[in-house]
Amino acid sequence: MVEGGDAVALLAEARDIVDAELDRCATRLAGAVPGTLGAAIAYALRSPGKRVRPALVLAAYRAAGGRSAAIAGIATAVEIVHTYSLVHDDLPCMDDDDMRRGRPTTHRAFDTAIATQVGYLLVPVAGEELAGAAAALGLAAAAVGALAQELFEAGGIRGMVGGQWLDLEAERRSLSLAELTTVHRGKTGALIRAAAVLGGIAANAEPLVLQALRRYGEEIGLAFQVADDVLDATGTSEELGKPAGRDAALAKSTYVSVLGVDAARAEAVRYQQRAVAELTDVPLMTTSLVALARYIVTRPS
Ligand code: GRG
Repeated sequence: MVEGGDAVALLAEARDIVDAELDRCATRLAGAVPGTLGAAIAYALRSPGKRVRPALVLAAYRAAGGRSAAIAGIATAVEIVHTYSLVHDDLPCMDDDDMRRGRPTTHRAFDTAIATQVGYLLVPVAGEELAGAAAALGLAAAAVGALAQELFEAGGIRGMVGGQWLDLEAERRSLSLAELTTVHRGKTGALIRAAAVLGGIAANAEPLVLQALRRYGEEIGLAFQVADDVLDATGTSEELGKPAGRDAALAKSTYVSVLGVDAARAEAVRYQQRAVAELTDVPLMTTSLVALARYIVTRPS
C-alpha cells in the first residue's frame, strides 16, 4: 500500500544533517588546502540547496528499514557530487551562469580556473565521505563496493557526465522528446536514481527492493527535470535563486520547448505516478518516497 507523507519536514531534516556534515567537511578542507582554493572549496560546499537528493537517500534508507544516523554521510556524499556538478555546469564554457542558489556562482565569487579545480577536487571528497559513512554503518565489503559503483557510475560517462556531454553536443539543434529524455536520464536522472538506490543498499535491502527503488528513482529523476524546465519557464529569478528563463535565452531544447508548459506539467505528473506505481507489492514503507515524488513535481523552486 502506498500513501502520502510530509516531504517538507523530511527536506528540513535532510538539510539540517547534511548541512552540518558539509560544514565540517568545508572547515577541514579550507584548513588542508591553502589559500584561495581552500576558501573556494568551502564556498561551494556551503552553498544552500534544497537537498532533494539527500532527502531521497534518507527516505529510501528508512523505507527499507534502516535506522542509523550514519546514513547522513551517504546523503552528504550524494550532495557533494551534485554540488560539484553545479560548479562545473555554471562555468563560462558550459551554461555561463552568474547566480546559483541565490548567490554568485563559484567562478564569479572566485575565478574560472579556481572553480574548475574546485569541481574536480570535490570528486574524491565525495568518495571519502561515502567510505567513511559505509564504515560507520558497519556495511560488509560487498555493500561498500555496491555503494561506490552506484554513486560513481551515476556520476560518470553512463550517467551525469555522459548526459552533460550529450547536452553540450545538442546545442544549436532541436532535440526530439526521445533525445531529450536520453540526455536527462543521464544528466539529471542518474544521480537522483542513485540517491534512492544508495539508501536501499545502505539498509541492506534485498534485490527485489533495490530494483523497485531503482525504477522509482529512474522515473522520479525524469519527473524532476521536466518540473525543472517548467520552473525555468514560469518561475521568477527570485524564487529560483538563479536567472529564470535561462533555457530560452540559451535556445536550449527543453520539455517546455518540445511540449509546451501545460503538456510538460502533465508529463511530470505521469512520471510521478509511474514512480509511485513502482513501489507497490514490495516490502517498503513508502510514505516518504511518495511524498517526495509529489514534492518533486509541485515544488516552487
Ligand atoms: C566535474 C566530473 C565533473 C562533472 C560535472 C557539469 C556536469 C559534469 C554535469 C551537469 C549536471 C547537472 C548540473 C545537471 C542539472 C541537474 C539539475 C536539474 C540541478 C538542479 O537541482 P536542484 O533543483 O538544485 O536540486 P539545488 O540548488 O536545490 O540543489
